Amino acid sequence: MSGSQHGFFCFLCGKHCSLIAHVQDGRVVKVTPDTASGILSDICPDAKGPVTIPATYNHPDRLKYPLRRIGAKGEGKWERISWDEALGVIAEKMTACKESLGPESVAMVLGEPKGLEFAFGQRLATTFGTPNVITPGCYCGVQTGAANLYTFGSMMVNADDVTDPTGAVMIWGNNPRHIGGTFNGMMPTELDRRLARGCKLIVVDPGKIDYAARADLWIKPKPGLDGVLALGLIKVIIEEALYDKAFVTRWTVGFDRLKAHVSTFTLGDVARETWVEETQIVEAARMFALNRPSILGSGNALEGTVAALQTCRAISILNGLTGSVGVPGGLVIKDQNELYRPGRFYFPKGFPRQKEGSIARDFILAVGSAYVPTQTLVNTILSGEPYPIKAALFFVTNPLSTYPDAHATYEALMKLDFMVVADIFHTPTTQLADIVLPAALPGEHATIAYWPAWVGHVKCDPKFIDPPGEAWADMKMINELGKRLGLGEYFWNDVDEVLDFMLSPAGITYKQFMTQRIIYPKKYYLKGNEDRFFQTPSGKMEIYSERMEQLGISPLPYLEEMMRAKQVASESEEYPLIFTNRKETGFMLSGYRADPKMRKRYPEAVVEIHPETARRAGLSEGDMVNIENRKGRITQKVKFNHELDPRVVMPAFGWWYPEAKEDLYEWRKSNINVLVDGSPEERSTGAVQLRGIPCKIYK
Ligand SMILES: Nc1nc2c(c(=O)[nH]1)N[C@H]1C(S)=C(S)[C@@H](COP(=O)(O)OP(=O)(O)OC[C@H]3O[C@@H](n4cnc5c(=O)[nH]c(N)nc54)[C@H](O)[C@@H]3O)O[C@H]1N2
Ligand SMILES: Nc1nc2c(c(=O)[nH]1)N[C@H]1C(S)=C(S)[C@@H](COP(=O)(O)OP(=O)(O)OC[C@H]3O[C@@H](n4cnc5c(=O)[nH]c(N)nc54)[C@H](O)[C@@H]3O)O[C@H]1N2
Ligand code: SF4
Ligand SMILES: [Mo]
Repeated sequence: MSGSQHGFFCFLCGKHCSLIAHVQDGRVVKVTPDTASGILSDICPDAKGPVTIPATYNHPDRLKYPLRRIGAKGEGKWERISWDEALGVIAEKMTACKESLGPESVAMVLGEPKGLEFAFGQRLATTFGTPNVITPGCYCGVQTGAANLYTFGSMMVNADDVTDPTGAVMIWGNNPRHIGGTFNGMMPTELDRRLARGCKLIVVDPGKIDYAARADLWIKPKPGLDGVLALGLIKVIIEEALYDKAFVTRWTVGFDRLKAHVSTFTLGDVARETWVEETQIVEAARMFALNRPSILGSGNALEGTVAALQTCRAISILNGLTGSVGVPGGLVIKDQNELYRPGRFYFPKGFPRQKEGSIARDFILAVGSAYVPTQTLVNTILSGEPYPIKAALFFVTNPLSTYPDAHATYEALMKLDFMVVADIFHTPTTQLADIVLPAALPGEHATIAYWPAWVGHVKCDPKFIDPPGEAWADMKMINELGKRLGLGEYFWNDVDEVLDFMLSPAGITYKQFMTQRIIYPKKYYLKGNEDRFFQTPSGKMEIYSERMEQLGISPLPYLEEMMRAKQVASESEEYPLIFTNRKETGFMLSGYRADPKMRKRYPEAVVEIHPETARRAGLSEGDMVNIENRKGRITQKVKFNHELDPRVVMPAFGWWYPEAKEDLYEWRKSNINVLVDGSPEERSTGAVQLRGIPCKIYK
């Protein structure tokens, strides 16, 4: 038998562990961690890369051919068609929409990217003329990114120094070992190295992640009100004068206004709203501020509330007050200029961002980041306001399982006149499509991975096997569609030509990149870069942001802003419990539920409940429980967790059942987004309340 080995990067979560694919006779027989190259391979305890990737490459249910729906939406009846026919139908429908209603009546809907599919999706939308590109940015990444941008002028990430000391680490609403959002590039290996040197650890999480067990302090806040807690810590740091005075004097603007604001409330107010005792708030503030440099890694839990932007602003300010920005062992800037700028790829010369025409024009930071919040798409399809959206193309996304207000999403997808979905498997969303396109995974085609962009790594994912059947890379689908739409001058003869093009700033070819495998970013400290470190108008860290004020956004993270979350997230007599969620440790979002090994480990949706809360509801472990609020009702299986606050329940996210073919994969049975509202929204980014939602439970 002929065998070969190929280095590549895990495409399941943002940590992108370095892996080796073992190929025999054209099949991947095994995937193992890469222990030899020295590139980080921080495999999660579930070993999703080694387990799920070979299972997915070889899965019999992979989509293999373009399909056209022949039954009713959701009926599951399909006929195989050729790529030529599929592209012809799609181009014809898009052109018809453009001619009758304008290009903006076609939406481009994108999920978390793995390689260049996001870039291609944006480029096609731009050149076709629609500003309506929908992404999960409204509750993923944008709030952290924008807070960093307005506070520091650019994204600040973990310095990951091997030798420099970090005195304290705070992990806040982030699960670095199992999940790996890598929002500030904090990898478990780097954390563990610091902890081994005696660095203090604070965890702020309603659930006991592995790091909570090792923490010097574990805080279990009320879900959804982290912004209030962050202001409480800031208050202690300012009023006990624990901040870095030299840094604050030389490098910040607006400190006095923040000081004045935090004097308007008491620590008792903070404790009451967040369920965190005053003594813990004080202890956390002291531990974080007195063990400098200290770094705070906040995760996705803070981005899904109606106060998300200001919560993330408070987190950025907290980081900065300790002077741990731009120093070894703290947070630094990582700049990657060896990849063609993605923004320029999205908007080729002569195509500026069309903010005014976007259905998201009221969300000023959303249009600034060129995305439409997911629920804005749903509302627009349903209402026809401000104008109709009739057709949509979906790449790498499963909205029926992941968008808030799942019933509204269902209605909207049912109402679309024309719907194209590209995926690797059938999902609840593909079942509502008119055309389904089979996608090839990294490894089945050559690509470049650069996401999450702020970590600055550019990685090579070469092709080492053929895709199943006639599956194509998303970027190829979009490239060929672009040509069909008469936009050939913005696309490539052969899509693989784009790989050399993207690497042109690095001065290497894709072939050379295959040996090099990774391009690391350049790291900047404050020292030596004083004149350009903070790319803000003042050239300093902006505690008070006039730029935000000019945009009509609160220039300081005021307590009143944080309390907007409370209006949505308050328990009541009818709904006395608060639910929140984390991502599933065994799966990526709603995907990969068809991997048999992982499904054996995690066969169904499980809700964690405190035993006392369960007892009061007459529930035993293993029972099926109804979780209900005014939006709807779902069912999950009870698991006791005595570490949870008895007022909090933690249902599983992203569940549908690929084996339940008859009933649209039981898309609503366990889907927590049935219980999530699509409004109100954070005013500038469109974030909705995903964490901290009232509910009740019963048998
Ligand atoms: N295995 C796996 N990995 C993934 C993903 C996946 O689905 N599965 N998804 C990827 C994506 S798209 C993202 S955005 C990242 C997200 O990665 P993370 O940033 O780690 O986000 P979550 O897992 O959503 O939540 C992190 C932690 O927040 C806690 N939490 C929940 N609600 C609250 C709250 O109100 N306050 C506080 N302080 N904590 C809270 C949860 O208990 C959890 O431990 O992970 C990526 N990686
Ligand atoms: N209640 C609640 N809702 C949430 C969250 C939450 O924590 N709670 N998290 C939010 C977050 S952070 C995010 S990022 C969103 C994510 O929401 P989505 O963007 O919908 O993400 P996924 O569920 O991963 O859907 C990705 C789909 O792409 C398919 N896929 C995988 N690889 C490829 C490929 O190479 N090509 C193509 N075409 N398809 C592929 C997978 O099979 C899967 O069906 O969900 C959000 N929704
Ligand atoms: S899913 Fe696991 S193996 Fe894959 S990148 Fe994430 S942590 Fe690494
Ligand atoms: Mo996300």
